[in-house]
Amino acid sequence: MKRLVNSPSLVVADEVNDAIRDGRPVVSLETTIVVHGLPRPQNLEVAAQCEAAVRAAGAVPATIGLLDGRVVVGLSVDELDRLAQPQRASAKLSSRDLGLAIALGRDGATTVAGTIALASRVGIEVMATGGLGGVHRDAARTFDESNDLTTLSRTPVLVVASGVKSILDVAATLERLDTLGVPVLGYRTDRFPGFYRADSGYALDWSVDGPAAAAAAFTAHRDFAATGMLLANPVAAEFELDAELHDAALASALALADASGARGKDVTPVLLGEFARFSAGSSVATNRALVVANAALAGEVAVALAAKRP
Ligand code: PSU
Ligand code: MN
Repeated sequence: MKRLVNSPSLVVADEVNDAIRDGRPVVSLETTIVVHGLPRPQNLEVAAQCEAAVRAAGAVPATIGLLDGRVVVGLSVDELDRLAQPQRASAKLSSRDLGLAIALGRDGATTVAGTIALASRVGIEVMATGGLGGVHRDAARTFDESNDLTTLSRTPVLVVASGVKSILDVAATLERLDTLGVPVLGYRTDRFPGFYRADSGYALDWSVDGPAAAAAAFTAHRDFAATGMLLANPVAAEFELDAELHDAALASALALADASGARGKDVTPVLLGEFARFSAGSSVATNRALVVANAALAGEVAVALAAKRP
């Protein structure tokens, strides 16, 4: 597929476009975490911190979203502010929603799935987020499994995340990643991270100890497979949510999600919102620390990938 640059349905910011064209490092960032995952006003602060972390690593940030039915790769501060205005009621866009939101002229924030689908279309190979979506705890009954998994299985992008959210069925998610052929690489750990906690309780088969090794692993993976890859970066110990508080908040969030009758794409925002309320903002501080750290690491890996390019 030819790389998309500019068209009536898509615009790539000049800085991002120049970097991609010249083979310089670029990191894509999602907007669902900003619009539906974190409370105001921290959400816009976190977005700015993520961009700054990518830049500090020597890469160009490309925050992705849809405004008035046009994909913007490299949203400006003003554009992101507009997208996050509550009165705009921006949609949550997974990969299947992109064409429809374009055709219908909608505003929308992209999930991991929506973001990597667009990133790979414009030639960006690295993405950072907080936690990848996965298999929900009641999936055997509801069939609720994030499209992040299937999209990652057919999109050759490296996603840096702190594992999957503890609101999910972690074991089932790891099994699905195996089935789908998506490798999971621990960053300086042999434990699968648990988002708010550094260790989900599950072991990993593979780990690396630096950005260059992570870049080498992704490069070698792509020689043999068309799937993406998950680089699992645990939250730093000083930002972990207290274990007891975590378990109590989780129980409350799961109960509320059940009682509220939330379905489909509303489930994850309801769970994250209750975590924030129950923990009086502690979960937001943890989420913030981990996503900014993931953006920084993604920048370092993107730099290492660019250095390997001929
Ligand atoms: N990471 C966070 N907060 C979030 C998300 C990730 O720290 O809100 C978002 C991502 O956009 C991810 C989405 O793709 O949650 C998963 O939603 P769902 O379970 O509906 O697929
Ligand atoms: Mn879902």
